[in-house]
Amino acid sequence: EDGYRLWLRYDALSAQRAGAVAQRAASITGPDRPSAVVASAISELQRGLGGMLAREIPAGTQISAGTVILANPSVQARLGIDLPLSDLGAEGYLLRSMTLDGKPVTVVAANGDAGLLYGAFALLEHIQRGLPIDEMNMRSAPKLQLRVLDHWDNLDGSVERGYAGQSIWNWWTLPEHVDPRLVDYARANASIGINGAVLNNVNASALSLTPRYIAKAAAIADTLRPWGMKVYLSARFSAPIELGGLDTADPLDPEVAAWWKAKADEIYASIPDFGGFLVKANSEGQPGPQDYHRSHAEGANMLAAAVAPHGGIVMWRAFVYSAEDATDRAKQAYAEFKPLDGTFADNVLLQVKNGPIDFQPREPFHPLFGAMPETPLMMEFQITKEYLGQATHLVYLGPLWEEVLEADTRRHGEGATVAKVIEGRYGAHKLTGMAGVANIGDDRDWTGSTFNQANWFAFGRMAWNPQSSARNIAVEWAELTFGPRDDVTRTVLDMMMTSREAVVNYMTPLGLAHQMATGHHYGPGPWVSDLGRPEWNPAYYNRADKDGIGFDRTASGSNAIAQYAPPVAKEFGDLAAVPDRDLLWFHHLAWDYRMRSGETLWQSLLDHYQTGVEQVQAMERQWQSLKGDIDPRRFAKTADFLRIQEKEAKWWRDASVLYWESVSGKRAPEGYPEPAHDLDYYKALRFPNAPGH
Ligand code: BDP
Repeated sequence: EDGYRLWLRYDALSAQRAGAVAQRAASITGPDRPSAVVASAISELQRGLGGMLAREIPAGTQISAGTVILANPSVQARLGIDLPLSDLGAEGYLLRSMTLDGKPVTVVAANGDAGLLYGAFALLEHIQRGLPIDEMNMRSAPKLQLRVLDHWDNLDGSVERGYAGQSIWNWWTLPEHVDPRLVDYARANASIGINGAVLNNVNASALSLTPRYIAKAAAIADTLRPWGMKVYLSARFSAPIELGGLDTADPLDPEVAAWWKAKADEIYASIPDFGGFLVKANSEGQPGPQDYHRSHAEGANMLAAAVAPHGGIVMWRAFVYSAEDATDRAKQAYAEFKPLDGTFADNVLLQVKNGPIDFQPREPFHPLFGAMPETPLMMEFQITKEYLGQATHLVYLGPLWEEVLEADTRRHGEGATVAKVIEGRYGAHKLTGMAGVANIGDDRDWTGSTFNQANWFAFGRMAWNPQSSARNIAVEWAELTFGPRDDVTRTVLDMMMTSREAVVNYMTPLGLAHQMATGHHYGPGPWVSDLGRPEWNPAYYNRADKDGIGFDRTASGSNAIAQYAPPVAKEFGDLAAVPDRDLLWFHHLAWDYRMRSGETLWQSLLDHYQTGVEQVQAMERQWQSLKGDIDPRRFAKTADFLRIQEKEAKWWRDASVLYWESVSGKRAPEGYPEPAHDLDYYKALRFPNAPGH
């Protein structure tokens, strides 16, 4: 067991359970002429049931006791069954145990082929988890249309912010050779409802739009299509200059628009169901419409017009911060995009990161959610743990995402959560979606660690239903990944559900953010203040000096709180109401400020760092208690990584506390863990070969 199989393990069941399952699921039938997607459903059922029942699973036209029937509307008509599918859309499914002509069967019913595929996976999951199979009656349909992984993969095989090896796209040998691994990638995505992949980094190279690379992308598209997935490309805005020989990329220039239109036509000629473009423009040095004094909407709409005739879309990122205005980076995306509400073409979505800064261990929700009712906002989460301990730290991201999705924007009355905003409940627009920056590489276990697989899994689940429970997802994942054993699941669940708070505690407690060291974002660097732009520096975010710590975003400071709906702004701005977890995000406070608990802020900070370390130590003990219950290879790797995490949690605590002591003149009380080194030691650490940057 090396982790390659992810949550699709299909190990043989006990004889008793296999006997029971075989009564309901031992052969397969479906539409007369199965499409490629239905053929995938059948092959996955054969693989999964075959593994679990340890026998060949026939697929044909016969219905006998124990047949799984993949029933689209015409199969249903043929068999005279009439299950209610009207609210399932094209991708939803229904699982039902039935008796047909006296034979017990299992029906997977859907309107469309993708629904049959997702239903087949749901059935396999159900069986793997040891759940009763005799009286199945489940239905599920995705709440978001675009459920997309963003790969920050470069054409040279490296992955920006990737901590699981090199890119899985074998660009060099494509299109002639498609790595069989890509089929397993597609299967894994289909199993959790992911239906799209952006193949290349948002910091895009124009090369990906050349004929040579379009052919490679087409080969990938051909491989993913039978699993219900579309491909998308990140588009470099200046490509008309770099590839087309034009002297401008001005979106209002007719030649530029014509170049993109021809480029889109060329792509669609090779990839008829090409999804569209993702664009990072005028952000961190990327070219964009503002280079020509045009707005983001003018840029997005020009590209949207190029793909619209083919049914394509544009995902335009809101991750911008301008060189001129560095007063508060947290305000910039809202300032830039809010005025553009209602000006985007119908086939554009604005892709907004979960928080106003950048994928931190904790941020309040992005103020754009709920503030642009005329524009479809697509959530962007980061699955790869750039700022959360990268490959090694065990951090389950479900609770982070859930916290954001549950946040009440208060924009359309009470209960207008971020989840409902991205579900499109408050606007007339039609597109909905969620993107996750992938954590996938060519490591044997795909994501660099077993527990990182849980984040890929959870992303799929949250994209399917943004109101899912992080805890339930963790249970599902743990049962599939380690086998359905209550004792193991309980322990693993406990570890997962504390892990996110642990990382916040030892890295950036009480609303601190962006304290990671330069460039690689690996390890603490709260002292760093010499980088080219103010908002690249941790010191810019912590604002720590002898009087206090924290970023004043109230009316007396940057007034970023004014970007939220009034009741939310009031809560964040009021010291009596703001949650402790966001305290220093919104307020600059004296070290001796009294917390609601009665402790001083200083003492509370110290406690949080130490609690984080203790939480990691507890996870280590919990994991050790599973020795013998988990296969040796996955057990050992996780145990090793937890040791790294413990060491690094202490490093975070010690370096941070020493630095705060040096600016505040305060001292940690007697009995607080002694740092292993002095501050200069931590400041001098360098990691020139850290992965992923
Ligand atoms: C930051 C990453 C950088 C990305 C950027 C983005 O450090 O590598 O290019 O986000 O989202 O977090 O564009």
